[in-house]
Amino acid sequence: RVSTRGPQEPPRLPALPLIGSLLSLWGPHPPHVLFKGLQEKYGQTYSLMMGPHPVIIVNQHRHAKEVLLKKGKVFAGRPRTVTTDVLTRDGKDIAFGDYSATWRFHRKIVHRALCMFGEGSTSIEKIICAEARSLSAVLSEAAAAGLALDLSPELTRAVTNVICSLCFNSSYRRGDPEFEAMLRYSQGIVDTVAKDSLVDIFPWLQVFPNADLRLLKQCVSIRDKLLQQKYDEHKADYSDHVQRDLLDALLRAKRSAENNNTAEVSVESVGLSDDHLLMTVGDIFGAGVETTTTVLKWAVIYLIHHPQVQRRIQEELDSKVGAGRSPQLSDRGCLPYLEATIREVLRIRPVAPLLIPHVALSDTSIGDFAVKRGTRVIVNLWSLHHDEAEWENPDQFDPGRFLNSEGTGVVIPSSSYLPFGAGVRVCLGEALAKMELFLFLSWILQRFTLSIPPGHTLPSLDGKFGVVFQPTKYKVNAMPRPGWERDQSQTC
Ligand code: HEM
Ligand code: PLO
Repeated sequence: RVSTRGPQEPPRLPALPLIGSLLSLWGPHPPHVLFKGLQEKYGQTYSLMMGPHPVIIVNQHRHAKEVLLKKGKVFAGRPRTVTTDVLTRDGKDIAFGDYSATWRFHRKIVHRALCMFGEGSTSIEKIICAEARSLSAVLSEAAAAGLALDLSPELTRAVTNVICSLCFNSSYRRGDPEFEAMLRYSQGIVDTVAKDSLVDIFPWLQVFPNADLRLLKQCVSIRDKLLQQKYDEHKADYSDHVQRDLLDALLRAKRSAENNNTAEVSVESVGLSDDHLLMTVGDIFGAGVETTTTVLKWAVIYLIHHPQVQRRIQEELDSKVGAGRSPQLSDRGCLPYLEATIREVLRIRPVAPLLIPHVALSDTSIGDFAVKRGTRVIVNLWSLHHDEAEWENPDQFDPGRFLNSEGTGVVIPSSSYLPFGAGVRVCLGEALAKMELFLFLSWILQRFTLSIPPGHTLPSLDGKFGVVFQPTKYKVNAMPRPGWERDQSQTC
């Protein structure tokens, strides 16, 4: 029989009134693993109710690319949620803000400012290398004292200082109380924000645990004071003639809009209010810190689990860079095994396994399925990166899968690989993150061999699901490599 009903909606999980499909989602697995598993029963693309909201889960790369690239603009919306509204003053930022002219304008300013930092005397490369040098010095100190180290605060400080230079033209010293406060509030935000878009969406009941919401509000208020202080300082010594950082770039756009201010076009209406500027810079700062640090922590865990991978990277560094100088960005092309390892870490432990939820801005379709305007769409990157049809032994860590057959260059062996998303909402920091990952890892591995301290067990590969997928705490020994026993970072 020929159907006259037009495109069908995707298969739907059973849903009860009010609580939606929540009951089928209860269990020991994090959402990305659960959503991958549900494919067996419902197919690769299915829908479910989260509280009152219909949500489509996409688990395969063709549908993912249709959502992100082919129909990127149609699916460029973001849902409003209680927690992201607290973080972003009702969506006045880039990542959680809905698609709008203001959003497009802010993305453009940030994109331009980040591109501009590629050049000039304070180029990103110089900033990152300065941080890599001071990170190496801390590892040397710990090694000399025979101490096992929790690398997390050290990696975070290095990465924070890079983004701090770009956003605010400032940096933190070790033990700086403002930095310690930042570590605490940022973890508090990561632990609580955006959870409500996944598990319990009952804004009218506020079922989202109140303790979490309280913690989030506290952390956001500390963050906002810090952002406000940087903003006030920048405003006080702003000049049209010098652009020191991203905040200056945003202020310049605001000044220029103010000068052209007419009755119809106000600074508010083009989205250059103080709130918008603060939220945009808060996004870049937050994303700049939490994502890259998380990848570095996963990379170290996998290197400890796979000492042969670590050794091969070091051999590559020894033969292509040597011990007489430090690695630089121009070495990237001749260190394919390190590049392949970074790609494999981003595959096996994606920072954002469900991206950020997208929303259909009009009635549309995914494949043969009809999608109604307002439907939330979750692209399950975890499924894409662990698809057995696309990757051999997807749960196995194997950088070799990203090498060409001669081992002389890197490849992307499957289209089912999107660590930074794609299209209209693609990550704004992809280029910056890749530079940081390459430079920090190459500097560390040139100088040190990482291993578990005696008596410790191997760090867990499980991770904790959240707005970023973070590993749990662990300690490492950083043993200086021959020739790097004393801190030679000053000489290179
Ligand atoms: C968005 C990955 C580093 C800024 C995203 C998204 C992913 C992602 C998957 C969501 C795309 C979507 O929703 O479709 C990563 C990874 C990183 C990283 C794997 C590190 C290895 C950074 C850095 C910055 C940054 C360093 C800041 C400079 C952003 C922003 C968005 C975003 C602003 C929101 C874009 C939008 O909604 O329009 N990133 N990111 N990211 N990222 Fe990154
Ligand atoms: C991280 C904690 C900060 O205090 C606030 C913040 C801002 C932007 C968020 C980021 C957090 C987590 C990672 C996010 C980023 C925007 C884009 C990025 C969600 C919550 C990713 C990976 O999509």
